[in-house]
Order: sequence, then structure tokens, then C-alpha cells
Amino acid sequence: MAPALHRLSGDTKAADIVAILESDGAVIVDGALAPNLLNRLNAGLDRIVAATPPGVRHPTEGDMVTFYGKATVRADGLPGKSEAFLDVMQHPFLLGVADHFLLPHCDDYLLNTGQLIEIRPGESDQRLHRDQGVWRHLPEPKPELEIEAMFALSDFTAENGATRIVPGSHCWPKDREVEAHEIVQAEMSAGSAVFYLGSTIHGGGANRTADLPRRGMFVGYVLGWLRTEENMFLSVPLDKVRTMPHRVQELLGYKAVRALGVVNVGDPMALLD
Ligand SMILES: O=C(O)CCC(=O)C(=O)O
Ligand SMILES: [Fe+2]
Repeated sequence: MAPALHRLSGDTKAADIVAILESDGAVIVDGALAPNLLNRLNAGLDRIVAATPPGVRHPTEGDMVTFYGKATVRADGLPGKSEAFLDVMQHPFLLGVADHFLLPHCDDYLLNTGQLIEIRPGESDQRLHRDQGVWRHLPEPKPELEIEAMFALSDFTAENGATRIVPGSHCWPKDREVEAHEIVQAEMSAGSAVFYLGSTIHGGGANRTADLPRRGMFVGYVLGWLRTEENMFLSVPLDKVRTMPHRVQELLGYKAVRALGVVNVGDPMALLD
């Protein structure tokens, strides 16, 4: 029997999400986004999706082509592409969860990913993985390095590629293999989100429908002393950063702590004045 994914409703508190993340490594929050925020997001992202062909254009390594998906449209650096995204990245659930898991290990955290992932018909299962495997040189045991939420911007079903999650795997020995019955799909309606930890095993699902794309958006925070997966300094234009709320500027990396992240050996915020 696969362990179920617990579900909370949109009027929950960050502390309730944290409690289930501690025990299960993942939890669904139904109705995490207000309908009008969901509509604003999709309206802006429709144009980006229409202009972006599936697949990776300049893979860093050959196996990233299948990891990112040949029938999957990805658009990253969303803070520079979607105003509505700025509201999502400051969602109290996300910041509350990040405060709890990350602040014990860093002075502040950084936006790691702001990425649209639209899995199209014909896509196969993504390889199961732990996202924090990307910082593979850090020895075990590691603290939690990152927290994430996959927001459903369309309905997520078992057929169209709902994220596959292995509840409890954040506590497993690193070499334990996943068995098929331990995988649960995060089926949820548009506007809901599945929160999970960087140490939780998961992967995108195959899209077996004839014509139903699965649109998701993957938002995560990482300890501020690690290199972020997405290079926000190069993807989000400085002129746009200047117009953003102060907390967003900090989360994009325009905050230094002592000698870490300085410009002209000083505060990068000076660039934004
Ligand atoms: O699209 C999904 O559901 C998951 C994607 C994912 O885990 C990843 O690209 O790291
Ligand atoms: Fe992942």
C-alpha cells in the first residue's frame, strides 16, 4: 500500500504544512492560490508558453535533455517574466516553510527556482530524484538545503503527469531504492500546490493524455550560501529588479551578509538605488 499524501485546505497555517513536511516530506495544499492570482499567472504565462518550444536548447550535459523532458516546455527566471509570480514567491506558506527549515542553517535564503513546467502529451516519467542532489559535493548528513512547492496551474491528474512523490523518503538511507508501490501522484486541481523538501524523492509524471498539457510552476528556496540552480542575476533584468518590492530584491540575491555576495566590497542594494 502506498502511503497517502496528506491534504490541507487553503486556509491552513504554515505551521501545519511544516508539521506534515517533517513527518512525510510532502503535503498537498488544496486551493493555495486565490482564483484571481491563478488567472493573472496563467494569462501572463500563456504568451510565454506559446513562444517556447518543448525541450532544452543548450543542455549543460547530455542527460539533462531527458531530465528536463523532450515534450516539456520549461521557462525559468519567472520573477523577470511574470508580475503575478512576485506574489507567489512571497506567499506566506512558502516563506513560513522556508523560515522553519532553512533559517536554522543560514542568515537568509535565496530563490532557487521560479520555473514553469508544462508537461505535454507524449512525455514519459521523469527520473525519480532528490532535488538537493544537485549540491552533491556536500557530505552527508546534510541539513535540509531547500524547500519547494509545485503549484498546479492546470488540473494535475494521474494521466496528464501529476508529480510523483515518495512520502517518507526524506528520512530514508540515501541508497534505498524506490519500489513502485511507494510512489504517489500529487493529483490536485488548478490553484493547489504540493510542498516538498529537497531530500524528498519525486519526479514529473508521464503525460498519457491525447491533448491535455499539465501546467505546473516550481518555486523553491535554498540556503543563501549555496549556488542557486537558476541564475537569477542573469535571468532577471536589473531594471526590473529596481521596481520590485524590497523583500523580493533580497530573495533574488541583492542582499549581502558580511563578505558573502558583496559588490564593490559592499551592499549590492546600492546598485538598485
Ligand atoms: O514537473 C514535475 O512534476 C516535477 C519536475 C521536477 O521534479 C524537476 O524538474 O526537478
Ligand atoms: Fe525535481
